[in-house]
Amino acid sequence: MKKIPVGVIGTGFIGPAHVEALRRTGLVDVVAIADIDQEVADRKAEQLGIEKAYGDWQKILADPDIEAVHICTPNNLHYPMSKAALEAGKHVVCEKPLAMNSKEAEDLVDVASRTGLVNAIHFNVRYYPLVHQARAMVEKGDIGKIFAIHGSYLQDWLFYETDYNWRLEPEYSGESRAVADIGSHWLDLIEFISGLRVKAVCADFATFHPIRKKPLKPVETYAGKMLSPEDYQDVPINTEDYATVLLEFEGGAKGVMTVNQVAAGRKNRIYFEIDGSKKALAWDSEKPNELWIGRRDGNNEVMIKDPSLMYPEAREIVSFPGGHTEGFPDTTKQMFKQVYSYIASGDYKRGIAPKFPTFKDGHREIMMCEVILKSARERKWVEVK
Ligand code: SOE
Repeated sequence: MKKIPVGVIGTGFIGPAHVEALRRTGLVDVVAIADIDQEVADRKAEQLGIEKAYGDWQKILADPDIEAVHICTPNNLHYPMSKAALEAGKHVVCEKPLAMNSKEAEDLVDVASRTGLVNAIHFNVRYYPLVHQARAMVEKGDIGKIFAIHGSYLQDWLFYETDYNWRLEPEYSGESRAVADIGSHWLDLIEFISGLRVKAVCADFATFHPIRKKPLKPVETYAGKMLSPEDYQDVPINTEDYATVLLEFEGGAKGVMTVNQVAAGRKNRIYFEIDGSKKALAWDSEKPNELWIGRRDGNNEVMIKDPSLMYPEAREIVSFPGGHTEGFPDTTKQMFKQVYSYIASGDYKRGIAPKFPTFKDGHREIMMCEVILKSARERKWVEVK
């Protein structure tokens, strides 16, 4: 089978993660990588064994060999790049958040639908095997009616006032930080598993470091922890380190999400509990191969990821037998396998709905972030349209 030629724009933390996952699908050839700096593009292309290195992202779009483009840049570029790539006739996989605001995101949904090209948003957390298992359990009625959903997404890579990254600057990142960056994953995950939609929110934000010390040289996401920069400049911070959001779901279920990017010791931990009328479920991304099942009568269980014990809908995204741990890099691989099988099969031309998250999901998350921001600013409950 002919492999699909792909180009990746962006060489920071997530671009190379896309490259590695793409290769593990066996369905594509990563033929080009782009960065705004030609030297960086050359270095990364050499490190990753990629044939073409472009110092200008437009060259990826002009390259007739390339059929699909991955956008792994700071958030402010997601919209113009996705739009230009679709208009150049390329399928697009974009990092989240899809755009800087819901107007841009809505436009992307329209352009994608007009061009008929495949579009995906990298909500990889859905692709942990036991997340799919939890969804199948909810769908089959194993846990009963959902009463409440609560949990958190905690990180510590911005813990110190000296931790710095483009995500702290609204012109690159957008008006919301913790909610847009990690809350969007949590909300997408919860709606995916529960099948319930958030109806209204009431949010409370905090910025624990209102002034941060910006290093006088660029620092990649997560890489700041390994540096001890001599020279800093004080900069005011206008986006949230922390948020607590009360949630009301359609059908009456209640919920609460906490996100915090200054939570010492929590490296990158998504956690949820779903309390149902028959059972409860709990899962922690730092122990992704264990799903806790809570019961009132009888013993609680911990289900270990093992395809032979899982529902077929979840087994489909498992590559290794029980006892062989699957984690973060595998989620991206599983999502990309779905995206590129969908492209290769031509299903998108036949109007068959994709299983993976698309720009419509990206648009929904941005809309929710905007509602959460409004609620925090006005200190009141706000309905999600
Ligand atoms: C940075 O906070 C970040 O890289 C997010 O942008 C990702 O989506 C998440 O995977 C981990 O943390």
